[in-house]
Amino acid sequence: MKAYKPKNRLTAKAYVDGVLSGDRVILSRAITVVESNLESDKVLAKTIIQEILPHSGNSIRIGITGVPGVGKSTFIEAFGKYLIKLGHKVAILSIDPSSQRSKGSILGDKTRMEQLSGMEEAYIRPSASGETLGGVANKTGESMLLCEAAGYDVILIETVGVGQSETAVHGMTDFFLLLMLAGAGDELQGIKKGIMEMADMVVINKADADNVQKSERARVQYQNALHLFPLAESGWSPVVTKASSVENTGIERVWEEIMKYKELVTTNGYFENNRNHQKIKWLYNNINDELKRLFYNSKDVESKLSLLKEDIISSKVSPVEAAQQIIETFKKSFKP
Ligand SMILES: Nc1nc2c(ncn2[C@@H]2O[C@H](COP(=O)(O)OP(=O)(O)O)[C@@H](O)[C@H]2O)c(=O)[nH]1
Ligand SMILES: [Mg+2]
Repeated sequence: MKAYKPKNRLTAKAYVDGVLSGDRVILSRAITVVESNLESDKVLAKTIIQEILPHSGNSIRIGITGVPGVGKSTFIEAFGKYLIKLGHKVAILSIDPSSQRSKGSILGDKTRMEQLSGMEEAYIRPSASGETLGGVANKTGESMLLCEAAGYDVILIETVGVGQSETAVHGMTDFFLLLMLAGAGDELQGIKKGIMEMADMVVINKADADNVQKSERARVQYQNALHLFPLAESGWSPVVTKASSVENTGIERVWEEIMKYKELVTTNGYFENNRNHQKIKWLYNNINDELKRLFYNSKDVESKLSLLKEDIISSKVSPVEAAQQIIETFKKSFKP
């Protein structure tokens, strides 16, 4: 079978040089290669990532989550513009396994990031498409490395606050920001305790107009609730603040806290430890995903599975014994 090979690909060197020189068009094209599922692109992507790897990592990686409608995109527009004013280069990526390229959460939101998306110092890329969360997270992770190599020193990774993608984003960022609304109960906001526990900072958004007092009450409540959590490994106590993304208030404070955090975790060693830990975790996630894929794609496994399922149901064999047998079948399928 002759593999389809896209004609418009550059050489690996051209991608690497382009990315390292901060060329946004080449950066986009390199991300397209990394996101591609074509066999020929996989080889190219591997070479590009290998070459840019030593130039990655020089950034602060910030995860942003909250339920749809809480104002993430509007917040990113305000926050991104503020950071650019301070002289930063900001890349905005997202993880949303449910999104297809055509209706990626960020793409649909570009109207909310109208000014930011026109700025030279901002780079916005919608979520990669893909079937599994692991696949999408891989692509976003590698896109992040490319953005860093291209000179973006603040990486914002947005995720919709409704599932496992938070854990994926938390696993690839240095600082985790949770946006909340006043007056809506936690259940209503679909935020699980586990996500609250991951947060380094909670921002009560839409603290404007007649929402200001309610937001202040919510801030105090959440601050008290967070005090009950055990101290994080980072040594950082999460803070709760208010902001309005439309009135542009509270935005500076978010950055101030992130800088304080960075100072603390750089000094106490957590910043580097955590990044090292994340790299190793990324490795294991890939091994686990790939093993699973190999296992369930095996024809031998498939037939053994369907055979044994009946025996399990009729109590001829225990599920534990069946699992052993299926794994033996899998191992044998690799013997020459
Ligand atoms: N009053 C007010 N409205 C906001 C604020 N931030 C976002 N919104 C509005 O909330 C809606 C959802 O915002 P969006 O950024 O798309 O939320 P996302 O789904 O979390 O990305 C939009 O209509 C925004 O204009 C804010 O700080 N104050
Ligand atoms: Mg959005």
